[in-house]
Amino acid sequence: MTDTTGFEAALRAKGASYHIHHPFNRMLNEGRASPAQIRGWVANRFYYQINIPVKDAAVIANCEDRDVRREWVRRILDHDGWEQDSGGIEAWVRLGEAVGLTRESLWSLSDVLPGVRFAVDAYVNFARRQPWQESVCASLTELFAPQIHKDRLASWPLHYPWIDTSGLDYFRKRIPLASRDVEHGLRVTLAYFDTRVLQDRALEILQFKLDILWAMLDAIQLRYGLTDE
Ligand code: AHQ
Repeated sequence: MTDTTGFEAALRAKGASYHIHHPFNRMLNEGRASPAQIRGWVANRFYYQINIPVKDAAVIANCEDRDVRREWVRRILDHDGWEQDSGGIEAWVRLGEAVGLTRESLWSLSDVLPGVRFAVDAYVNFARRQPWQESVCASLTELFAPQIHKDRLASWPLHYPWIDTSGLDYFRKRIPLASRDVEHGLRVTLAYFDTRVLQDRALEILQFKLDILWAMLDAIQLRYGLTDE
């Protein structure tokens, strides 16, 4: 049994390569993005958002542990909606409309770039193919997500007054949900990856998912450009 504290610290240290540090994300949150760059980001990230519940359903399909499934199923409902809650995908459509896109153009996926599609599909296929515990570990990039949502909520209304702030509801709702998901994901990951070999594998998995998020922004930056500091 190797040291859990050291393992958790190593997972958290991976935050150094989180896409919060990507030049395109820094441009977005520092107020340097044009409406076209923001629309391109929203339209491409929509493909990621609609695939999260597909990914999570793959995790559940692979998972024989009822207790884990009972918690994990909430993630699907968070995005697809449940009873009165229209869910995160609908909130992202409203973000799209707030930045000047249409519901139809978002769902047409016509703006989704090859590099974004390949990165997102790699994540969904990883969840279909790998043991469910590995997918739980991959979701831990959300360790770093509350900060990126807080950055957007703090900076976008200031820098992009043309975006109706109700369009930012997705980010507002995601902060407590990400924290809830990470509490569960970290608990499962720290318990399952309990040897040095397994912990090295967990760090490799987390880097794979960090690279997925980074590669998405690389493709978006190549297509929509980068407005310098
Ligand atoms: O909105 C995001 C979300 O619902 C999820 C689920 C989670 C996963 O299962 O991999 N990851 C994730 C992320 C969301 N938003 C991203 C952002 O930058 O807005 C961050 C992303 C993540 O950190 O993995």
